[in-house]
Amino acid sequence: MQMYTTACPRNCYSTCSLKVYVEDNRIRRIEANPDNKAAPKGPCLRGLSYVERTHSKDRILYPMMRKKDSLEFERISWDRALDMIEEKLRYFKERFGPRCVLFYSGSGTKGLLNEVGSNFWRLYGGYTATYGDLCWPAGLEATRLTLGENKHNAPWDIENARTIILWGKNPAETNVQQMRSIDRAVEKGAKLLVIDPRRTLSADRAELLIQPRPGADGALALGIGHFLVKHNQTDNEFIEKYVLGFPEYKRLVLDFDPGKAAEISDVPVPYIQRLADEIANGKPVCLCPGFGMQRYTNSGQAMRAMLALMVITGNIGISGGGWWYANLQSSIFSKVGDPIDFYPPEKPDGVARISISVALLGQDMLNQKDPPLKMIWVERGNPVTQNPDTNTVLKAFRSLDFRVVVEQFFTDTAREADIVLPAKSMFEQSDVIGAYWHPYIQLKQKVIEPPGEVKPESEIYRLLALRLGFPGEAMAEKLPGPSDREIDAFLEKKLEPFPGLSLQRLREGPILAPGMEEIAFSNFIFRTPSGKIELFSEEARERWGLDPLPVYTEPVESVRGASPEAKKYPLYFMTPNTKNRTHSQFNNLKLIRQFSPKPFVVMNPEDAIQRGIVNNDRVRIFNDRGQLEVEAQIDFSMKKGCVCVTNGWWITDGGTVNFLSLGRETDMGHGSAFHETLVELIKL
Ligand SMILES: Nc1nc2c(c(=O)[nH]1)N[C@H]1C(S)=C(S)[C@@H](COP(=O)(O)OP(=O)(O)OC[C@H]3O[C@@H](n4cnc5c(=O)[nH]c(N)nc54)[C@H](O)[C@@H]3O)O[C@H]1N2
Ligand SMILES: Nc1nc2c(c(=O)[nH]1)N[C@H]1C(S)=C(S)[C@@H](COP(=O)(O)OP(=O)(O)OC[C@H]3O[C@@H](n4cnc5c(=O)[nH]c(N)nc54)[C@H](O)[C@@H]3O)O[C@H]1N2
Ligand SMILES: [Mo]
Repeated sequence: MQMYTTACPRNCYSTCSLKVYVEDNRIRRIEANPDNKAAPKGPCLRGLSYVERTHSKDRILYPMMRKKDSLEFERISWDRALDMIEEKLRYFKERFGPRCVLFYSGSGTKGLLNEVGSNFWRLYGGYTATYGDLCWPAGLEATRLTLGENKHNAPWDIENARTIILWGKNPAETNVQQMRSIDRAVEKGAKLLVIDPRRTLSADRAELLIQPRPGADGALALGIGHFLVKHNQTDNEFIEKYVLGFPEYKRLVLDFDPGKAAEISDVPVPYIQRLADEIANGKPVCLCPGFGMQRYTNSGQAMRAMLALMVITGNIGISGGGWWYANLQSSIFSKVGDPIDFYPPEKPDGVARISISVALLGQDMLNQKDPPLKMIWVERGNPVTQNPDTNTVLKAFRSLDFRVVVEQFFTDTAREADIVLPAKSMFEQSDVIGAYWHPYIQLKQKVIEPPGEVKPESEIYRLLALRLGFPGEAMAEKLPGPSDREIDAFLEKKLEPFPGLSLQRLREGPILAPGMEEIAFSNFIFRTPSGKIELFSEEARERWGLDPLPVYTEPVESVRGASPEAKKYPLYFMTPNTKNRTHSQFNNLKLIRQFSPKPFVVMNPEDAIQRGIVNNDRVRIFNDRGQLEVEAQIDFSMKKGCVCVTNGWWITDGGTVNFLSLGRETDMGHGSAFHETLVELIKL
């Protein structure tokens, strides 16, 4: 057996390094690669399941075409598939202009070669593109406005913390590698505090679990700020030197009565006081906010209010402390991950019309005029289950003339296609990847030849470009040729500006990103307009029309809010990520099915009794947008008034959670406010 080092390119904090063993063009075994100091014990069950996933009999290995007026697909040749796509592309461009084509890509795999997609569509003469993101932009923007950049200390530095706060983050499921270093910190005496409406697996070793009402973290943070300021538990020397807007912030929190904070957040005053004391007396404090909690219409401001707590106590730029949101120190190749990428184009770039918000995908697709959309090309994404408001997304898909989906499996999105093209797996083309938690650059190596007639996207685009007669010169630069040598040359060119990086070196294992800071902001340089940490941000007003201070506003869809849903639907519908899937991926595998065979809803006993529901009853969860029917699991871990189905179930498993969510943008960054979803639940 031959052993190779490679790395997992899924959208996941841990981005593990792997050793894979290959024999007869098959993945035989997968092991951890301890050279990655952040993830030395990887991989998780998902990583181990690649042995099955890569060679699964359910993988799509050939181009497939939907049979006329049928839900079934038949195998066709590459020539036939490309002929049909070429014909449509020529016709649509001539008849309606190139912008009637929407290019949609999700977060299925990381890598520098992903740019080939938009390169192709630019050379096509234009296209319609999306802006915003499903995942994390409100938090990225909140951090950028305050600190100037998105970075944090190296993952292993958490062991130096005295206090660790997991605020709406559940690393025991979504960042298992971090849980190991948190465990070590706890063994050394650090306190672990968790703030989450659910008692998650991450709360197992916590000293304190606070269960706020969803969407109310901003009020909780202002309440904590109130006590810190009132009791003079702030680091005044740090504030003097590095902070802009403290006097204004001080007025804001002193006016924010803790009783009001308690009433809004549903966290009693003594606990708010306790959190303030833990922060004041537990320095260095490491605050890890998750991505889940910033998917509300008020959460950019909530994140700013939370980050302010680390700022006023001088927990920035020190070992064992800080604001650990996203560590983009490995984003060295382009501005990928820079929040600027998420802005919509008041300034269109001339080629792409960037007019479709990812959060509003269905609505915006249906509303586009001049030209209306005729075609969609989807790759690396599963928008039918993963974007908000599935019913509208389905309607938008079905209103198009032609749909191409590049996929490994027959997902709910692939089922909507006219042509499905088979997608590569991570082992079938080399690429260079970064991460958003640890600061390593890694090579995801090609270790087997693609099975069946699978072709990587870069090769598919190249074949189409040749048919469409794109200019040779532009192609040479933008669309690499199909051979391994040409792919390597494309990647080497990207590595050129960095003397320490080469494919040769990366083949041996992960490399720390050039210039990476083990302790972020330890030079106290902040790339904000004022050069200081901005608690008062003019940019927040200018760019997003928000208050320059992190004020609290009630989310639009909330039981305390004014929206019509508030009256009809009393339960918060929570849809967090879960350990054995990456969103909608992996759950179709036998290995994973053993652990999670079917969707279920977790609810608090009081909510269950009120509705006459007992364990394992089948229930319907519904609102005006859609419904789901699943089994109930009754459990005190869930805050009263909240029910939870994990994200990522397929429609073919019984239904995606996004039947119930609405397309709505977050207050900043053009994120998706999925979690602002109210429902009712009845026994069937
Ligand atoms: N195994 C696994 N790992 C993953 C992923 C995966 O799908 N599976 N996905 C990756 C990706 S793309 C992402 S974005 C991350 C997400 O991982 P996390 O950052 O951990 O985010 P979520 O799982 O969405 O939510 C985390 C917690 O926030 C809580 N929460 C929800 N609303 C609120 C609120 O209003 N206030 C508070 N305080 N808490 C709230 C939820 O109950 C949940 O436990 O994980 C990455 N890692
Ligand atoms: N209600 C609710 N909705 C959510 C979330 C939530 O917490 N709650 N989480 C949100 C978050 S954090 C995120 S990041 C998004 C994720 O949204 P997506 O990125 O759309 O979700 P995935 O399920 O990961 O789908 C990726 C698809 O890419 C395919 N794929 C993998 N590798 C390749 C490849 O090399 N080429 C091609 N062509 N395809 C490939 C996989 O088979 C998979 O079907 O979902 C969001 N949706
Ligand atoms: Mo995400």
